[in-house]
Formats: sequence, C-alpha cells, structure tokens
Amino acid sequence: MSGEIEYKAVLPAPPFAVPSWLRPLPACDGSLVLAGTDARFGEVDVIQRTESGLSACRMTVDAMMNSADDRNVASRSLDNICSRRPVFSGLSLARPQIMGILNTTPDSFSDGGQHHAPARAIAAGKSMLEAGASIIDIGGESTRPGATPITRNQELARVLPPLTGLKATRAVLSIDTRHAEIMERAASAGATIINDVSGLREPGALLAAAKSGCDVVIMHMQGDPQTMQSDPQYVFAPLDIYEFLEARIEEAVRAGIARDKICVDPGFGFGKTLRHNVQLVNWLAMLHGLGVPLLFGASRKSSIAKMSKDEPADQRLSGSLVLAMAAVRQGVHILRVHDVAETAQALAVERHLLAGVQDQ
Ligand code: 7PM
Repeated sequence: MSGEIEYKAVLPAPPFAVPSWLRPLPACDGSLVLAGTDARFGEVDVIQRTESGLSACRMTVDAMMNSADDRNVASRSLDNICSRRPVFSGLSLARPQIMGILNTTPDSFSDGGQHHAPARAIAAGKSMLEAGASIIDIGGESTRPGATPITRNQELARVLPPLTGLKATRAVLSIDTRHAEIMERAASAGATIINDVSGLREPGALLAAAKSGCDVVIMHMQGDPQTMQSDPQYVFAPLDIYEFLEARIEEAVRAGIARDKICVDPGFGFGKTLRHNVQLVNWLAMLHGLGVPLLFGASRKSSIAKMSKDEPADQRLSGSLVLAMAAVRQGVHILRVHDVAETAQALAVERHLLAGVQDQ
C-alpha cells in the first residue's frame, strides 16, 4: 500500500507489544469517534516495527483489544484517539475551526504582498472573520526557500500593527513565528496562540512560549526552510512525524507548557516530497494517538500544482479544499487556510455528510 509497510493478514506472533501505533481508518458510519469530532472510524491498522521494517495488520477495534499484549496500554491508546479535546484558546474543538492566514510579508507567494500595509492587513483579517474564521494567524517572516532574511525589528513592525488592530474584534489571534522575541511581544499585544513551524526548537522559544501562557502549535519540519526541500528522507514519513511530534510535546511539557495548551501539525510541505505529503495526509488519523488537537495546513501549497497542472498559487483552491476535507474526515480540529469563505462552505457540506443531518 505505501511501499515501506508490509501488510500481514494476522499480527506477527507474539501478540503485539509496545511500541506499536494505531492508525484509525476513517469511515462515515464507523462506531467510534475521532478525537471528539464528527469524524468516525471502525477499524484500525496496528503498526509495528519488525526486524525487516514495518508491518501493519488491519482489524476491528474489538479484535485489536483482544490481541493486545497489555490491555491497559491498548485502551489508553484508544482513549487518546477517541477522546474529546479540551477547549483550545477559548474555542471548542468538537467542530473544525478555521484559522485564516494573514501574511504580512511583501514577498508572500500567495497574495503578492497585498496585505503589507497595516490597514489592509486589518481589513483582510476582518473579512476572514466575517467569512467564518475563528482564528487569524499573523505571520511576518517568509519561510520560502531563498526568501530574503529579515531582522526581528522588521518582523515586529509587520506583525504588531495587525495584531493590535484585530484585538478589538472577537478573533483569536495567532502569531506565526520561530523567534522567542517575537513570541513575547506578540503575546503582550494580544496573541493567544503561538504557531511555530520549527516546533519551538529555536534558542529560547520553549521558554518564551511557556512564559507567555499562550497555547502553542508545534509543527513538524525536516531541516530548515532554506534547505528542507533538498532530498528529504524518512523511514516512513507518517511514523517519523509521529515520533518527532511526540518528543516535542514531551519537551514542551518539561519546559512548563501544559499538555492541554499544545496542538500539533504534521507540516504539509515542510521538508517533504510529494510522496511524503500524500502519505501524511492518508495517515493523518494516526496522529490522534498523541492525544492532543491536530492542525492541518495545505492551502495553496505547491504539492497541489505538482499533482495537477502546475497551477500558480492563486489557482489551487479546488485542490486545497480536497486536502482540507480529507483531513476533516480524519478528525482534524483546525484548518489553516487562505480561502476562508470557500472552506466554510466545504465544511458545512462535509458536516452534513459526517453527522447524517441531511435526514433531519
Ligand atoms: C512560503 C513558504 C510562504 C511556505 C508560506 C509558506 C504552515 C504554517 C506556514 C502550516 C502551520 C504557507 C507556508 N505553513 N503553520 N505556516 N502549518 N502550523 O504555505 O502548514 O502558508 S507558511
């Protein structure tokens, strides 16, 4: 199925032990819920490391419980996968929330820098709120390979005016940054979420995030933005990403960030080939085993063009919606998108299908 994984009809003897991972298989009419959302699953793949690599075995949840070495471990894993996530930055995660992207970089690949002026950025933020976003993610530093580096002062000058301007709205504000100093200043200006594509790995970032009291989004990226797209390598991308995020969650907790303030993101497009991105989307539900909320962002990313006809960023809406809804069927809690109104409509339709409310 995925090349790196060998599917077996029965679990390799002896009955499976830790470490092993559960991949819930999304199914609209499944009997168990994914992470407290409307998305459901019925069966699971039990993934194990073997001498030769990785093995998977597909079974019902009952069969999985019966074959588990340690029923307590198995039932904890299952509970992580199913349980409702706590409120995140004041938002219920029982329904997918939309995080609208507010890019304040003049060289932004998707909006040609049209939000550069503070007044336009604030107006763009407000229109995303009206269109259905509950979070506005404000970023000032481009992570595009080859982008000109900017100083902390330039980054602050870009992000603080829209943060301050949007604070008067009911929006939950998120700061997209890798730098401790920006985290501190943004939190003082009213941001309640720190969204870090480098997973709080820069010096001081863990501590700054802990001190700020903000909720955090920890994203997976292999390498750094300058070099990440040159020949990324994984044993099996979904599992490597799982283990990275698991380790970062533990680091964050050790640094004083409460577990219920942490959300994770597999980092679609960050140090990944097209094949890796496709795998991570198809295996997204496995990440619920981490027991924290899941954020997903594939909006307008270049993989869409690679799968299709090399369309420019502003012509990737349809592909963006397909990826977003694939994520929602797997119980993702927050979607990071450029096209808020269109995503809200897709979500409304998806919700009718998932909840079966078309019968009411
Ligand atoms: C150039 C390259 C411009 C990449 C913009 C980007 C994510 C994020 C970004 C994501 C989270 C983009 C990216 N992507 N934060 N920040 N998850 N949590 O395409 O996927 O928006 S920047």
